[in-house]
Amino acid sequence: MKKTTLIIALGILIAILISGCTAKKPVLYIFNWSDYIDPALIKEFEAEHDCKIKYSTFDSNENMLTKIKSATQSFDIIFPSGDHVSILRELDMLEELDREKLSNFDNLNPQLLEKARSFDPENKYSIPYAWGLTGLMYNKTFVPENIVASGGWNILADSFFDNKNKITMLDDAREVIGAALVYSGYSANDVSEEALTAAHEVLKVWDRNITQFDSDSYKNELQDGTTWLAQAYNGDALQQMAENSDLDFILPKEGAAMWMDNIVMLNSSQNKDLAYEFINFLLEAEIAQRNSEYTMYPTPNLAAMRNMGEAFILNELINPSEEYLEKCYMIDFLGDEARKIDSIYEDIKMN
Ligand code: N2P
Repeated sequence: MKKTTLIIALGILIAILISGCTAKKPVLYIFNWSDYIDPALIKEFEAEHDCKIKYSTFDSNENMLTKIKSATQSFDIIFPSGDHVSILRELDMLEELDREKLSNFDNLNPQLLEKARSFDPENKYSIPYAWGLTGLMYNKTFVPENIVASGGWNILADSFFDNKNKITMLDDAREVIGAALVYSGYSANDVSEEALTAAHEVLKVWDRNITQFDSDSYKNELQDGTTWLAQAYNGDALQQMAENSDLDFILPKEGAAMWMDNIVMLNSSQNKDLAYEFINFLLEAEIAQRNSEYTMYPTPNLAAMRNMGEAFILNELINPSEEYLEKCYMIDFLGDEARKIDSIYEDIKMN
């Protein structure tokens, strides 16, 4: 080879190498609840697929919806609760999932897929991700045992808290009204006038000592004493309790709201192949198990649950008895009827 040819060939080779190194990695945009995935899994997926995950979090379905409706940048995968799967579907924002591309779909628990059909009739648009219950979390340093001894939702009305400004509830109309409905002996989905009037009256009393409706900051505030008692998701509470033995959590004796959160792909996704890879990755039994042990929420992945350790399976706050679950109500899609719940929530927040 002539010297000039050799130099040109070398030049081309170097150019190829440089462009190869700097070539943009594919990016997957994910929008999930806070504290709802093991961060190590994100890293693992990025390494396995030579891609970048841009991961953002939300703390309520309402905020998620506002963001994805208004966002200039779109997300590939989001994690809405069941009622919001129906809402997103009605807005025609969801990709119909191709089962052929989800080889790990069969790991899912058929009973939970059946439950999911209440918001996604043919399990076509969503994959169950995690489920849980909402109860009360408190700091034992500030709240004496006798105050929580009743074990019911009405701890929120205990005069012990009067004028202390130490209680928070979730920033979620369905959760807040749902708790008052369940306490009053109704389903969390009951929108009859009788049920909603009863719940409204209960909430007016609880509201005397509620300082804020917030779904995230209670986790830190319960640790430093800014908040003493908070309506909380069970897994989030258990994550905090593992770090701080002053914290405790109860599932109220009257029952609780139950939810299932799901993986969906937006039909505007720019990277559907990678999105499928990510969903399939989360559906792997070993990955789902590690994720569930990290987040402390039970997984609808039956293959993963079968391998879960005893400490997880026997924990009644994660896996309550059938008897307790009978008193719990899955937050259902209510269509326009949900406005009745929203207006009570607004009234409570404003007054
Ligand atoms: C996770 C919140 C649980 C989701 N931090 C409630 N649907």
